Amino acid sequence: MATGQLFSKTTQALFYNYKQLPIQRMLDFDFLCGRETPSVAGIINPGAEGFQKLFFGQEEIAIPVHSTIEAACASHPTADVFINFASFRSAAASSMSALKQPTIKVVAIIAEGVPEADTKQLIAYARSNNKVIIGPATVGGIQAGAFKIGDTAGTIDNIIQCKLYRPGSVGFVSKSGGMSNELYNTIARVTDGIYEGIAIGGDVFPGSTLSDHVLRFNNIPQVKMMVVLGELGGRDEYSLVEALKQGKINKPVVAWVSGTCARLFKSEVQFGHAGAKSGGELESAQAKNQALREAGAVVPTSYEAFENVIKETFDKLVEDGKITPVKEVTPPQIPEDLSTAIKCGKVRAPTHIISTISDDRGEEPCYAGVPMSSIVEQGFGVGDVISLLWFKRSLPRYCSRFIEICIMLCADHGPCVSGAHNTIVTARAGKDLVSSLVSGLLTIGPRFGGAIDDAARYFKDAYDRSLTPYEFVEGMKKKGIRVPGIGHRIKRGDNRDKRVELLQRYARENFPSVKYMEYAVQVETYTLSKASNLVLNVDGAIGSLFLDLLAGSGMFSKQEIDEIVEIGYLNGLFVLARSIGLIGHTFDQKRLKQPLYRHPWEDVLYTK
Ligand code: Q5B
Repeated sequence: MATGQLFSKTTQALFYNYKQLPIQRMLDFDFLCGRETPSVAGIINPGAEGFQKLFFGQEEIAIPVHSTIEAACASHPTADVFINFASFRSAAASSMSALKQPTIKVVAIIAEGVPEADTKQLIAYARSNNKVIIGPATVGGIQAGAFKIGDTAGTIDNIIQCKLYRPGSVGFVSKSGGMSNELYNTIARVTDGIYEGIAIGGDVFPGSTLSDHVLRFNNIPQVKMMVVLGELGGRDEYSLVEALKQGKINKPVVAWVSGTCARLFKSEVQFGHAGAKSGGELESAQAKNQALREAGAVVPTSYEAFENVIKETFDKLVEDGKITPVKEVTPPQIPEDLSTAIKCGKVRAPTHIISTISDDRGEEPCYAGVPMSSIVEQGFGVGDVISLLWFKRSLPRYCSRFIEICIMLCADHGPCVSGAHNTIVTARAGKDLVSSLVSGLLTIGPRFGGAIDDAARYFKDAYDRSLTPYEFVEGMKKKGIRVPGIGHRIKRGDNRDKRVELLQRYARENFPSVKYMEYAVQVETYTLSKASNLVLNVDGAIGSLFLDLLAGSGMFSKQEIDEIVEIGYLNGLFVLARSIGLIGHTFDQKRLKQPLYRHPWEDVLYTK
């Protein structure tokens, strides 16, 4: 591997599998470093395409999302790093696809648990094609002030504390991602900071090794010294020992192999990483520390002394004039996310929506304060749910039962009524359920099904003003308004609407008062004397009876009743009910495989 820099301030990556937080952290790091272009050029989210909105400093940017690695590489030919956040199940296959792309030079594999046989294949392919793998089982790496992989170095606060927003003089490589955070901090305290840091990952077969990166750092002029944190298990550190012995490294190397405590255990110990296993003597931390020391690395006597030897090595380089410590710069401030600031009580923001009928934030959703479990346990019906969501209160059972009867009776009225006809025509035109349903629903209005609210308004006004049916109907006639709730296309005085009779019977038996309905019946008696089709229809029956429900239940103030009538709640009953039938008609047509509807010529009067 060797050669030099993997990253620069213009390096761009493709990010595999959409993960909002690590991508946003990369972009925040970019902003902190004063990068002009975002370090994530594109996201690959298998099966999805489009754009993902993220912040680049204060601005929102749209990062393209591609469904395949090939498409992403073709769209972003200058992006040469592939950051793979696939699970251990698919990491190997996607990493191999990425390695095969001519534009990709570095592949970082984050997943833990990638099968070793797969990793070996990836390594073999990468080596023979001059590509670099970082990981698997890694947090990634960072070039201070230039480019960062995923979650490397943690939060922005930590990155600022570790001065990773600008380059220092130390090349750092470790096996552990977690410990690399610790060392970024240590190195920032006792030197002028990190130039580049890599966590190679804790697997038995890392894609690139400690010595691969140390040799590479040796070729980077800005790196003046190297810090290495190995761990017990495996033999990786010995290739570094060999390189030191062969004089391939001419910059100071400060190293520590952790896991010296393994000897305190009586049996073999497996630490956090797959590769961190106390095997034979040669793989022990003690043996590796000794070998590194003998090969010329600066190795402390304990981890506690690590910081001190890093400091001494750095100070010596400064003293010898080999390092001119970098000038401190103040990084720009990253705007805080609104959600975080609100959580900490730092800012307040006005809400854009106010809602009073339901709440889904708790353990279980509530309708008007009633938890769903109570709704089920107490045997609520759909009428009770409507009471809660429309009227924001539990109505007496006779009221919610009335609502349910309205819904059952208005659910359908055959295929010939306006709504069903439209739905049938739409379904036969091959449209989907929702389109077929809404085309039927859209016919509901002042003539068809949507006269309940107006019926309630006019009957209430007339009754409350003590108008006689004659005065009311003739008054409406003078104004040129048809009495809502009166009249039907097929029902007549001698062929009454059964639904109206059923509603009236229920109300007479259950409501404390049916004064509005009786008034509507008197109006009907008058209109029937004018024409036999001017019956009290289902809209008129529901409109007048709902006035009785509101006034007689004792659950609503006068003001609330006026508001319900004024806003117009009651057409909702017909809309809700008829949706049941319209959905049925849609399924019926689909089931019957009915062809496109065309109205017959002979049923149209063609005239000039
Ligand atoms: N005339 C319903 O009319 C209909 C009059 C009236 C005074 C009236 C009509 C009307 C008010 C709206 C209403 C709900 C359009 C109906 C429903 C659901 C449904 C449907 C289903 C289901 C029917 C003949 C003569 C004319 C008119 C006069 C009519 N209505 N006068 N007040 N209300 N009603 N809608 O039969 O002198 O000859 O000019 O608008 O309540 O939609 O099953 O089909 O469940 O699906 O077409 O039940 O009544 O009568 O227009 O030929 O009029 O009667 O002025 O007088 P028709 P038209 P004139 S329930």
